[in-house]
Amino acid sequence: MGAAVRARGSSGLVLATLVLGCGAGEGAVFEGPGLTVSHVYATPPLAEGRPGALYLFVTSQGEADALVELSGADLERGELHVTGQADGRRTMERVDSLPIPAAGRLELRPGGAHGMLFGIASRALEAGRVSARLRFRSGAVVPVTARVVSPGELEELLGPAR
Ligand SMILES: [Cu+2]
Repeated sequence: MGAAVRARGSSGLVLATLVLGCGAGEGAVFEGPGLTVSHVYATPPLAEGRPGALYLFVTSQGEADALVELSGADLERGELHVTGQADGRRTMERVDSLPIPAAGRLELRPGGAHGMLFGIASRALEAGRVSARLRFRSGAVVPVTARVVSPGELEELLGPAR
């Protein structure tokens, strides 16, 4: 089962293939030019007015690239974050880009790099799916749909936080 979606590349419109399994989440693979995005999950805000988080894997089949922007119709705004340590406490820092090595993989996972989802639309949370848009340094734009999961479920899906 597959459906075609359009992704805008630096050289104009390119066609990306969106392959959906039985639902958004573990079965979903989103492809842009030279890139494959998989394992797309979101965790809901812990309290009202707080951000949720986005986790996913991006694999480059070719050249090095970088994830430079996170946005989406279901969001007020998205940010790219890395996790660090300061005085024995876990801290988060906003970054402009997250590098993807050539023929390698960027993993957004608990305890590491992640997306922050500010102002998630309540209808998206209720539906259990958050639509977002990833923009890469190469110019590729890949729309994704994250399945909303609990932190415990996320750990089962992606492995424990590092
Ligand atoms: Cu964060």
